[in-house]
Amino acid sequence: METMELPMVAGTVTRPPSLYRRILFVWLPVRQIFPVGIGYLVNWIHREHPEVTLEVLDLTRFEEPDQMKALISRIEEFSPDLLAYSWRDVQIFAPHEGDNSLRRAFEFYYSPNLLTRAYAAWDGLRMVWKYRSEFHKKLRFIKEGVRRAPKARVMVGGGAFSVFAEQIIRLLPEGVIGVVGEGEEAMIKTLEGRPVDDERVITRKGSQIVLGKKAGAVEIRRAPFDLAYLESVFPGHEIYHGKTVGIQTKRGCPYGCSFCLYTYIEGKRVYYRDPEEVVEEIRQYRDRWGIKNFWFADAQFIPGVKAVPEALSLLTALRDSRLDITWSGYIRTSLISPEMARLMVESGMGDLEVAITSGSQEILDSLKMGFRLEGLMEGCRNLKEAGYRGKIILNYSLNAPGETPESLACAVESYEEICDIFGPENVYPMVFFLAVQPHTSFEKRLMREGWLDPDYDPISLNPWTIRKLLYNPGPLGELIAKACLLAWDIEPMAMGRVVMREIKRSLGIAGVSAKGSVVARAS
Ligand code: B12
Ligand code: SF4
Repeated sequence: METMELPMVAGTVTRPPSLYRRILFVWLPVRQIFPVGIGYLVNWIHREHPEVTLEVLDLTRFEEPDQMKALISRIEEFSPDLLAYSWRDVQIFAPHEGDNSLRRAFEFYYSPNLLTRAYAAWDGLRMVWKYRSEFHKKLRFIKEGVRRAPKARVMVGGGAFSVFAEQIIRLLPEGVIGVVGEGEEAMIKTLEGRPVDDERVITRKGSQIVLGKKAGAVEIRRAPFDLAYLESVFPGHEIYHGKTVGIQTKRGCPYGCSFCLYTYIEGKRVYYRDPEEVVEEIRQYRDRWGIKNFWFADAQFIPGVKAVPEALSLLTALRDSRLDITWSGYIRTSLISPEMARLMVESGMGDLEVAITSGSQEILDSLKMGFRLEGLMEGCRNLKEAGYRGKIILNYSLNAPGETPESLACAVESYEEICDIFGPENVYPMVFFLAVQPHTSFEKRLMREGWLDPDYDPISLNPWTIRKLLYNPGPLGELIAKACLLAWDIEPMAMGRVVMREIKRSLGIAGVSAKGSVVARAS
């Protein structure tokens, strides 16, 4: 896949004039986060069609009761002929601080205490209601746009839309154009009235849904980014000053981890931006908005061996720029050589988020993760030797198919091995489960195995479907869930550590061999 040649779409070619003159981008309200995609789209359209007037309406900056009013009044005043909605998050289960959904689900399914279960059922219903109303609220913003600007073209894209496009487009009026994945070229073609059947455009005609297949790819190497221009069309951008901002350094990931849908969103082929362009973008944010912390919003910062030279060049450019920033991202430590580690530290890597997933190589292989645990550990040691002093956030997805008490013990052991490298105070295990996501081979496998109904609805809020989508089956499921319940009670902000301790205790592990097999178990 990585070497396949695809037609490129270059910038600055002679373009037919735009059929649309006034584009209003609407950032649908989510937990506050800078709209990275809108920033790139606005700059891209401005480069290709400077004659078009653009504006960004960020609904997150209004109190909830005022959001609809803000949308209506902006549509009336700005009179867009193209309304472009960006929908980032749907997430039915969002276990983060301030959101107890996973905890309530576990209490409801596994707590031995009837009162706790009853409370979890009540609170769970409240949350389901909240998620449901959040979802429908976003649909209402789009429908209201269609109603208030009947002559305007309406488009919708973004991360959440990309994942649930087939479900969402059915709930929107006919004529709305959805875009799955990157949106630059689909928008330019729409502006120019060119056919979009070689883009991942999704539309509905009656009950029929048509989804196009992308033929080319957006050439992002020298994608334009002018923050001063973005500011000029983005009222209220000040709310993001001094916060963390996402920067995309590349698109795509060649790996095929079975539970991951990033390759569905971004594609398997990797496209890079020039290091100088990325550094320049960071410089603009730092100088104009006082931003010091950045998240490289790539599916994977080092997507394979072929990505290593690009990653090294970017880190070198960042280090040499002396911008004094910190950065973070999703990173495979198995590809961190001593040189890469040194550059990471010198260029300001902040906390590191590593998807270790499991402590068992067999499970990693069955999930098609494409890395060796020894490599991951080696990368960690290289970082430590290079002087890395930040946090290590270790993402585990416990109870994957094939999990046994022995492999669970290996997870604990891998955590302890990383603690030995960095010091336990720096290591934060995060315990997740394999949430079933649409468009993944894990989803297909569970359908084949009869775990999931082939007609299941991925946005369903039915408790039985939710239970299936949080993949945590069998007796080990109960053991892990109980460890989680205890951990939430004892140490909600660092629950992963308690989970590891509890799993170890429940398995009765007195000691674990160097290779990870359990050497002493009480039962
Ligand atoms: C990096 C990332 C993060 C980082 C963000 C860092 C930062 N400060 O920006 C972190 C780790 C913090 C994060 C957190 C979360 N994330 Co996240 N994240 C991503 C990731 C990998 C990339 C997002 C990104 O910025 N991409 C780069 C930009 C340029 O792309 P983009 O914004 O999508 O825009 C492009 C297209 O979507 C399109 N487009 C966008 N808008 C529009 C509009 C129109 C009209 C058109 C035509 C096109 C279009 O064109 C743009 C340019 O090509 C995606 C997965 C992925 N590979 O896309 C998940 C993803 C967006 N995240 C997701 C979720 C759920 C979350 C969380 C809610 C998780 C949680 N439970 O806490 C949180 C909370 C986010 C918040 N609101 O605070 C989901 C959203 C879908 C869903 N399932 O609901 C995704 C898709 C992953 C997934 N598993 O499904 N995330
Ligand atoms: S490496 Fe990361 S982004 Fe790539 S397929 Fe695996 S989980 Fe997804």
